[in-house]
Amino acid sequence: MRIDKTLSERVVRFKTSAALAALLAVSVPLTANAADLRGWNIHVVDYPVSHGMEQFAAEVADKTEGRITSKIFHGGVLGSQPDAIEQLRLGALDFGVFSLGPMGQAVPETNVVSLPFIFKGIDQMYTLMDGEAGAAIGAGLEKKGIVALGWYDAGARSFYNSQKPINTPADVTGLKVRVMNNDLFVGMVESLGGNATPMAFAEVFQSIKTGVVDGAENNPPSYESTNHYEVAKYYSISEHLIIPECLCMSKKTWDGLSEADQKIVAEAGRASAETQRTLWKARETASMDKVIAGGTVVNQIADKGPFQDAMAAVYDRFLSDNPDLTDLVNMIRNAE
Ligand code: BDP
Repeated sequence: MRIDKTLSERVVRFKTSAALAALLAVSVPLTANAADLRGWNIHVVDYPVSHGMEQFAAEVADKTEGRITSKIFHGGVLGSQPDAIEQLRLGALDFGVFSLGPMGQAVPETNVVSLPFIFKGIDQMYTLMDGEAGAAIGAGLEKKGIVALGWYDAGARSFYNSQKPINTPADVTGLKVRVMNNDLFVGMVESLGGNATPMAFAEVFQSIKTGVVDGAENNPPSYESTNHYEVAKYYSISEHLIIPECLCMSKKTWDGLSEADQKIVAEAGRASAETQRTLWKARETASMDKVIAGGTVVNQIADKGPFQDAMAAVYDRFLSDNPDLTDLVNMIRNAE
């Protein structure tokens, strides 16, 4: 008898706790920390950046047991990158992956990585971004309302156009080249004798096709995923820019998270960057193969020296406009 009573008591207790747990599970999304975040992405769904972002969102949802979920809007449907940067700062967007290129207009520190030929290679870029340079740039972003959660790879950018292979700066003379929205890139193309047109990423294909511009510059995966290779078949490997990208969160969103959730978000950001960097390498090769099969004429610029020399004016102007960034520029330039 005694045993039975104890058993039935246990059953009642079990039922109560199961009912309580079910109730709690239902009410969890209604707690103070619940959030449905909006993520901005310029790239198509099947792209290393997009996969990195999806991993980030899934890990955050998983580790917060569904309290913090996200919807990522791929393909630039939430607007151009310069607009999205402003929305992120205002908190109208919660997170996104941004090239540090167009960030320069809002956050001066990010401009140091938009200086042509500043990094000696991708591995050096990783080391510096995961260390002192990344910390300094992250601090600059934070002052402007943006929290950097991870540095993504965007390889190296090279020139491509519909007219001819580029081998020397003289080949750029007179070419109409689309650049990202940043005065530094206008100066870069002008220093080579070309005509620079800042323009949104989404408009480039049509602009090359209709001859508004002759070409642009980008890494192989972007050249391929946007189909720019179909309208600009000469891809000349200049690798003049190595610009990292940032998985960034609005500081407004970040400040609204508990310390424990901030830790989860930061860890998921770092982990997603590791995945993205691995995916990036494979995609670079695959993209190159695809564009070559599609008719792209690739040439390696044998002597980049004259291109590098032409950038002296870009550096001089930048340093005279931003004297407080001299140490950061020199630190990167002089790094091994
Ligand atoms: C791609 C970047 C993207 C830029 C784009 C551009 O990943 O963030 O918007 O270049 O040229 O490589 O605008």
